[in-house]
Amino acid sequence: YFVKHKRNEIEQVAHTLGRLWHNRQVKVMVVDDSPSFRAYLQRLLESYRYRTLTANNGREALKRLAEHPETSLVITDVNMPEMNGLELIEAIRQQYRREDLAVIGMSDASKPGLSARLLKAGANDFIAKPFQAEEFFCRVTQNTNMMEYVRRLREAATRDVLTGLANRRHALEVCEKLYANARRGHFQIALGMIDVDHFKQVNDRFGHLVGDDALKRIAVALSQSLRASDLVGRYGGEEFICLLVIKQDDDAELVLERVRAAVAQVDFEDGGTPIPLTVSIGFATELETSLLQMIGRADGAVYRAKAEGRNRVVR
Ligand code: GH3
Ligand code: MG
Ligand code: MG
Ligand code: MG
Repeated sequence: YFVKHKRNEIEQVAHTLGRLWHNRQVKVMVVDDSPSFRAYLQRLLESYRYRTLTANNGREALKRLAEHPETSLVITDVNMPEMNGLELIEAIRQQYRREDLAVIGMSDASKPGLSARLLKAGANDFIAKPFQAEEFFCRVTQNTNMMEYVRRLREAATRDVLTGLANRRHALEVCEKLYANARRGHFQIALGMIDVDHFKQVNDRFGHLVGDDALKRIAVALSQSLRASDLVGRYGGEEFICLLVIKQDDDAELVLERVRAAVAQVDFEDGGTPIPLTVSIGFATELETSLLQMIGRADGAVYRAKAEGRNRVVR
């Protein structure tokens, strides 16, 4: 019994420490026109290791939010000069979704109906004044935990676990958007398909774990040799897709040639045996009739690159 009891206690402490550690990353804004109440909430939040910032009305809150886009929770009073809490919440919802920026409205226990108006305006939650510190923490923690949960789900839904690049679904979604913009003439794009050369041999000779490491190293080389505004994702096993926004047609080949060279320069080995890694890249700049057609065109070019000897870029 004692051992079990102690273990629970230790786990609880570890859990609390973990939560407090997590809180250090979370920024909370307190919006209230009363300086003393603002300071009180700020102290409460800081005792739970939240990072805080404050504003004394809705207008100032919007300004401070723009300066601190990493803010994840706003706790707002209702009655304030210049812009009240309800107006602030409505303005926030024009710009930020509930899962990106949570809002807790502080209603007044003596004003029935106010909490419903806060929720209708777009608040995630409300708390009636006066409240106890414990209830305040429960509301804050529930909301910040929910946001962390959504962030993890979103991460899991969009990233490839092995390489950390965009997964196939997310890559295709982003490509569709960029493709649509290119169609409207906003800019020109190039679509590249990247296939690792003789990858089966790497697995066969060194094993799958080494093969996995090779894919990770290639992914790093790909993302480092492309700009942040370009998309790169893992399309399938040892195939990657990239979509470049380009100024003129000639740029595509230059950029992809740089990508090819970056992979060829990766220093990869297993137990002292060097393992050369290269990729064949096929690309297309014509928009065709759909994104999938454009991908098909780039895929065709990959086959030609393979046939011509691999480790090259082909249109
Ligand atoms: P080519 O130059 O013609 O592309 O030859 P290749 O050997 O790369 O092509 P092939 O399509 O025959 O083989 C691809 C290999 O990639 C087979 C598969 O086992 C391996 N592969 C696919 N996904 C993964 C992965 O996630 N990890 C590892 N280690 N290997 C993978
Ligand atoms: Mg007030
Ligand atoms: Mg392949
Ligand atoms: Mg291959």
